[in-house]
Amino acid sequence: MRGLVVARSGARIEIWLPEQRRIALGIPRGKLQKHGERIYAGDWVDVRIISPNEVAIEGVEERANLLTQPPVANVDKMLLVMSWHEPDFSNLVLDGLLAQAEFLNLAATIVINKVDLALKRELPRLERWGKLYESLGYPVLKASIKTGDGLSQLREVMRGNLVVLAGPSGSGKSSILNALIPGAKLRTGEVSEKLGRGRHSTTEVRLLPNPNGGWVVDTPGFQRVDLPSWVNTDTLPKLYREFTNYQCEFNNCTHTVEPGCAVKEALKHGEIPKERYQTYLFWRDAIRRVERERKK
Ligand SMILES: Nc1nc2c(ncn2[C@@H]2O[C@H](COP(=O)(O)OP(=O)(O)OP(=O)(O)O)[C@@H](O)[C@H]2O)c(=O)[nH]1
Ligand SMILES: [Mg+2]
Ligand SMILES: [Zn+2]
Repeated sequence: MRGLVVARSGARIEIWLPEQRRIALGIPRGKLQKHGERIYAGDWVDVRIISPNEVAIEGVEERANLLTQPPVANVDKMLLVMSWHEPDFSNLVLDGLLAQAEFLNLAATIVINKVDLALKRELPRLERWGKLYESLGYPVLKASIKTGDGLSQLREVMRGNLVVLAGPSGSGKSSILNALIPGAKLRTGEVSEKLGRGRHSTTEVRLLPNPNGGWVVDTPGFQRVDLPSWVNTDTLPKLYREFTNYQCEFNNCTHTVEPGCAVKEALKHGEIPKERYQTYLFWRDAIRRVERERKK
């Protein structure tokens, strides 16, 4: 029988059995452990019933992908939740998250939350950011838990998929899920209250059933993006998807000082947004600093 790992917390594994429409505890067979096979939330497993509420896990199906922070397998879509204020929208942080989604080859939808906090004079800027990312092919939703804006579109985006919500601490990920998933009861809180506390103590990863079909995963927010710890300078240009449409004179062009750089040419003509090129340079510098540190 097939089962879906819906929760993983230390040694405890909960498995959804679609045929029986119930959850059982999963016990990995010895041979799995011997081969060092890891089991993650989102994994499809082959199970055999061994007691009324326990199943033995005989094998793990091949994964389509594996997100590492938090560990979730077979993700269909990332929702990158950024708030307009509290904390302020940062295209630098967003581009870091988009690079991560590209690296993992995951579809990403951008959610700009807390639009109720946008001042009237800020609306054109908000609009411009939305257009910019849509022009790169990323869907953008504007949302507010306070006014209910965008919630029905969010429902559509999530329907039938395994969706992971990621974004800075306080951007409203848990609030969005509480609004969309009856009974989710995720902890939400004031931004200021949370800053600086050791909040990553819980290691449980859980898929919440979406009443419209599919599953959702809330993730703890972060205070900063640590792109430099897992991307190297050669990979970075491939993670800015609009750059990959251009063929530079050198195959390994870094789009900085090389002659015949088609990316810089496109930048000059406004085909590539300067905002994106700026964050590219920022991340490139940050990565180079880490690489230099490592060589020492
Ligand atoms: N004004 C306004 N406040 C919101 C909105 N969405 C969430 N909030 C508030 O923002 C604060 C943080 O929301 P959370 O849902 O806890 O944010 P989170 O992204 O889950 O944060 P972490 O769990 O730390 O990553 C809470 O006080 C929410 O009430 C919104 O659309 N508008
Ligand atoms: Mg949260
Ligand atoms: Zn180039």
